[in-house]
Amino acid sequence: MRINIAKYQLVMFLFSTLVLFAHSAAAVDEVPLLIKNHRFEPAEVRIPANTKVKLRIHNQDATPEEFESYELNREKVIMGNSKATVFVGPLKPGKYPFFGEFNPDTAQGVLVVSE
Ligand SMILES: [Cu+2]
Repeated sequence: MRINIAKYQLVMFLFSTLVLFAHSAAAVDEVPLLIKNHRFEPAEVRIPANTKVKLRIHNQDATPEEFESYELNREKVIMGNSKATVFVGPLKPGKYPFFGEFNPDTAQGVLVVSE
């Protein structure tokens, strides 16, 4: 009986370690961003400073778009009706403009980073 309790405790310990590990691996903030009618929604994305963030960009238009930002040093083509991921940060407070290179007249946005 004693052995069984020890086994049980060991299993529970391993399980909780696994849960903790899984949780820390998924700890990157995910921020949704839509492309719709060749515009970003929202056009202003707010994120905390000094934090790595996963921008989950969903292009709801039928045509491809390219997420581009000189300030963020990012460039990513997102096919029509598709999703793509762009990691940004950790960043200092400030404003980091981005745009859709295929529709720059309308697809304009800014990442606002604050403490
Ligand atoms: Cu480009």
